[in-house]
Amino acid sequence: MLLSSVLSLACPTPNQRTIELQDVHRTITISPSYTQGLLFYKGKLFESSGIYGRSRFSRIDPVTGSKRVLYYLPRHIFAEGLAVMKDKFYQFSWSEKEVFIYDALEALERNSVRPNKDRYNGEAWGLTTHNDKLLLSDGTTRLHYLSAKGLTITDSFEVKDGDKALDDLNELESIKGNIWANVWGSYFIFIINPVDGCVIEKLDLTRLYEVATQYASEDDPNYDPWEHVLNGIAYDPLSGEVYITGKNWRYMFVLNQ
Ligand SMILES: [Ca+2]
Repeated sequence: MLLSSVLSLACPTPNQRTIELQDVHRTITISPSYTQGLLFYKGKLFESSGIYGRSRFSRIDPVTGSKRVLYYLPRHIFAEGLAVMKDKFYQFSWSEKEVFIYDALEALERNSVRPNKDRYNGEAWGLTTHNDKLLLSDGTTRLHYLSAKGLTITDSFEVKDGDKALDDLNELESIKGNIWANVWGSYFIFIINPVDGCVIEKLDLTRLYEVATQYASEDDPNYDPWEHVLNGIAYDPLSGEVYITGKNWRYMFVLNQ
């Protein structure tokens, strides 16, 4: 019994794949922002971007890359993950415990929106919707399902890359039954089976990072690599396309799945 419990904790070594520029079938030029959450909804992209005093909720045209800020969050808010559930957008904040909720159809059609507010009693990083539930990362090795009412944790699971727990899970996206995750400071996307928490595949996106951030010089005394990390995944279920970007990246890349 004990042996089987121990064995069940280890996951098989995941496959690894390098994404090259030829795997990108479209590149979209965007005005850089501190991307914290990205998703696709009814033909448009929506973005949560962070930093105190600069946090925003924006709509992006996936054809032209033009970005429209729909709401400027209060200066004391550091915005984090974004998800859509039952025609409402949920935008969480890092440690301020405030959650901003927008009507999704208004966000599609109008050029500015006003949120309702709720609370989440914990730290928040990335967010997605999986099986009609909000799924949250908080910078640990675990992902948490939240109740729609009250935004409390109803279930959690640990994510494992082979035999080790995977820390610093960040922006998320539910794609065809699996969870795609950015990990803070890593240029891999980790594809996770949410049933057992095992990483089943790792995508190396280093080449895309190099192209998207080549305007930022490492010789610049103000250059901070942590401000340019991979952190944006959005899936369009109609086209099967996956949109990839990062903090302060100049481009968004579209991959076929
Ligand atoms: Ca996402």
